[in-house]
Amino acid sequence: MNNIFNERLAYLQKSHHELINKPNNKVYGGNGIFERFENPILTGAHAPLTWRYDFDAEANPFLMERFGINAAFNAGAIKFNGKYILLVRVEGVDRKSFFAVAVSDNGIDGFKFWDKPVVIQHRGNETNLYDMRVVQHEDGWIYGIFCTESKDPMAPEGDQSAAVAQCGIVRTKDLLNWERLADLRTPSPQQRNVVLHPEFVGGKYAVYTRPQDSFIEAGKGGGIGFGLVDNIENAVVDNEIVIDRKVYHTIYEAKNGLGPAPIKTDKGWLHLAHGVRNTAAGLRYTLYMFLTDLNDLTKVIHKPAGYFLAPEGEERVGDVSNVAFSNGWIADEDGTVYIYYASSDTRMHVAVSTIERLLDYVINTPEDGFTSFQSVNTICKLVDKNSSVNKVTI
Ligand code: M1P
Repeated sequence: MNNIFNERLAYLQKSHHELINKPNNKVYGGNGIFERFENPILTGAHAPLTWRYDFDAEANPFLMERFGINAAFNAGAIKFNGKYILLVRVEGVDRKSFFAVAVSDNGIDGFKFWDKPVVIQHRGNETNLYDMRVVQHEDGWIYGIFCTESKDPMAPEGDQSAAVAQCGIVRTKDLLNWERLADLRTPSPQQRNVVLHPEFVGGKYAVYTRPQDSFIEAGKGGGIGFGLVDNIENAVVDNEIVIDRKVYHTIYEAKNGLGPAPIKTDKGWLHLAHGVRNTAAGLRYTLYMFLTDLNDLTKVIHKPAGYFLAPEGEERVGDVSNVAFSNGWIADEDGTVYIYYASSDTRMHVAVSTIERLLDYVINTPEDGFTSFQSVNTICKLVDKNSSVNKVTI
C-alpha cells in the first residue's frame, strides 16, 4: 500500500466515524410548538464508505471515490423492534435516487445506514424512485408507497426533461425483503405524494393522493385527494375526492401534498403536509398541519393558518433551495413525536414535539382568514384578550 492510500484511508475512516457518531443537541426556545436540533441527522456524507470507495489498494491506489453520493433526504419513518428507522431517499451524483434504511437508538442522532441499499424490483421504463412513505397497516404488512418517474413517452423529440410520475407500492414484514405490487392506478394522469392510511375504511384500503396534470404543475387538479382501494395487490382508485385544496394567496397556492401517514389521536387524525407557493426566487416549500374527523377522513375539522415549519438558516440552501419537505414521523408510546424533515432536497433533520402540543397547536391556532383585514382582526382579538388577563406581565 502506498502513502497516499494509507493517509486517505486513515482520514476517511476517522472523519466518517466522527460524523456518524456526532451527538445532536436540542435547540431550546423557538415557538413552543416543536424544537429543532443543532445538526442534520443525515447527509450524503453519512453514506457508508463501502458504497463509495473501492478499498483494494491495487485497483484504487489513490483511494478515489468511485460512486459519489449527492444527498440524503425525504425519508419515510417507522419504529420497528424498538429502533427509529428511516427509509431515506439517497441520491447519487448520477442523480438517481434509491432507498436505504438508516437506524438510530434514540431517534435524534447516531443514524447509521444498513450495509446495502434497499433492492426494489425494476419495472418498465421507470428511471427514478423516491419519497417513500412507510406505513404499518392493520392488515399486518408494512407498506412502502413511493414515486416512480419515467421519461414521458409523448415528449417532443429533444425534450429530455418531460417526465411521468406514478405511485409504486412495496410491502415487507422485515424491512429487508420487499415485495413489489402493481402500481396504483387513479383517474389522474400523474401522481405524487400518495400515502396509505394505516387502517381499513369500511373494509377497504384508503389512500391520500395528489392528482396532478403534469410532472411539476398540479394544474387544474391539485389538492390532497382521498380514495378507496378494494385490492391492494392490484390497487385502483376510481373516485378521488379532494379533501384539502390549494387556495389563492396561501402557503399552498401552487400545490400541496400529504407528508407521512396521519397519526390517530382521541381528537382526530393529525396530518402533516407540504404547501408550495411561487415567488420571484422560485418555489417555496413549507410544512403545515391539519386535523380530520375520526369517523370521516374526508372532513378537515381544524387547520391553523400558514406554515408549521419553514426552512430556516442553512436549511434554506441546497440543491433545490427554500424547501422543507417531510414524509416521515414517529409517534412514541409516551406521546413524543419525532418529525423527520428534509431541507432543500439535500439533508435530513429532526424536530421534536408531543401529540398534546401538536393537538393544542392545530386546534387553538387561528385559521386563515384569507385577507390582510382578517389577519389584523385576529391580532387585535388576541391583544384585547391579553389586556383582560392578569396572569402574566409582559
Ligand atoms: O423539490 C421539492 C420537492 O418537489 C416534489 O414535491 P411536489 O410533488 O409536491 O412538488 C418532489 O419531487 C419532492 O421529492 C421534492 O422534495
